[in-house]
Amino acid sequence: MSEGNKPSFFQRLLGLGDDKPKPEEPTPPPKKEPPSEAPQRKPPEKTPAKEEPERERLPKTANAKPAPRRKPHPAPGVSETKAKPKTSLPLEPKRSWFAELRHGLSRTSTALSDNIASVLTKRKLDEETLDRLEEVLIKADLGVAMAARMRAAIAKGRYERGLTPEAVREVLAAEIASVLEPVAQPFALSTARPHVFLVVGVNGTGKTTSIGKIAWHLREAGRTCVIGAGDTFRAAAGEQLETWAQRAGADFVSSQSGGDPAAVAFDAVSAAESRGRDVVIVDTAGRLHTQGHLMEELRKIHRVIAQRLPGAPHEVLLTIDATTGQNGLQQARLFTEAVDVTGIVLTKLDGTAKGGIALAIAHELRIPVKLIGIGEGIEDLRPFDPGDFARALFAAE
Ligand SMILES: Nc1nc2c(ncn2[C@@H]2O[C@H](COP(=O)(O)OP(=O)(O)O)[C@@H](O)[C@H]2O)c(=O)[nH]1
Ligand SMILES: [Mg+2]
Repeated sequence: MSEGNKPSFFQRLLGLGDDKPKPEEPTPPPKKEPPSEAPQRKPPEKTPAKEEPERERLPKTANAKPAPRRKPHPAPGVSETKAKPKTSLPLEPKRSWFAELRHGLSRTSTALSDNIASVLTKRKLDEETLDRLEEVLIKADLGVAMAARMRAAIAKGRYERGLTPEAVREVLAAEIASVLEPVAQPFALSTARPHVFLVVGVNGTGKTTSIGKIAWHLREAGRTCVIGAGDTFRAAAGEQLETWAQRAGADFVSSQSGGDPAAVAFDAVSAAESRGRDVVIVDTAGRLHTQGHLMEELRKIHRVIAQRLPGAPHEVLLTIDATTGQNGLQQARLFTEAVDVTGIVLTKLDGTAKGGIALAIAHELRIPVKLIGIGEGIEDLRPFDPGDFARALFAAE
């Protein structure tokens, strides 16, 4: 895959690829927001609806960096991020997107390739070989149902040029793409302004990191973000998120420890509206899908956002740690029951040989995997593309 000077993946996915860089919006001094702990307090007056500016055109290259922001004027509750020079970002030359994806998925794909090769010791595809291939797929966490489907595809495959690992991988790649395509939905922003993301998931699955990455990529694509620190539970959570916000050049709406996350979400939307930001991303505390009261809290955050901005949140992203394999599937199931999850961010695909969980989620829950995390760096987030994913997982070099 040649990459040349294409628009970034996010620009492409957001349907943007024009050549005018988005002008930096002036940063008004943050208005004083009331403290955030009152759970159901009355909405502060909405800023009069500004006329929506025409959607700005975005730069063609991923590297067109917006001008640095003005220095922040810290105010309690709502703060602007400090204008960090972008030189703090990794500057190594970029590998092509596909090479990065392959690299990120290499543990899964290497394990699969090796195991497929070791199973194919016979010239003919007999039941025993099929059984062993199915086992290999289950081990990669494709899930039992998917593995059975793959087994059937392998059994039906044509192997005119011999039963080789390459031939089997080709059959698998095609089958996987066909499973993923029907549930593939690109990561995209609605026309709503601000477009609000609510990010939910189990503790440690990568919510905060992914938010930083999303904000950074959106910023690279010329969009402005406000990040709301809805994880009011862990003391260090706010600081961690603020650091990400700074790196991503996003505004940061803080919370008080133990404060009401719904109020933070409310404030973040208000801040984005009054400053004319494009996107709001609301972090939440990690919770176990088994903790009923915390799931109820999620519903409340969702409700409060919807009251503040009808139609919002426009997307509820659930982070799933790919290294947890099939456990992630159960998490996804239960989170979906609590809130209307619209997309999955599958994180830590680089650290696992269980990348097949993406397939299990798509196949069984029919929730689109929208983004994948393939490293800890700020750039290590990619839109999910079924064809690329299947090829990276199975195709030969
Ligand atoms: N290797 C790798 N690590 C990740 C990825 N996403 C998150 N992490 C790491 O996972 C840990 C937990 O992430 P965090 O964002 O704090 O999770 P949260 O509790 O859900 O907010 C951190 O050490 C992150 O660096 C990823 O895609 N790849
Ligand atoms: Mg977090």
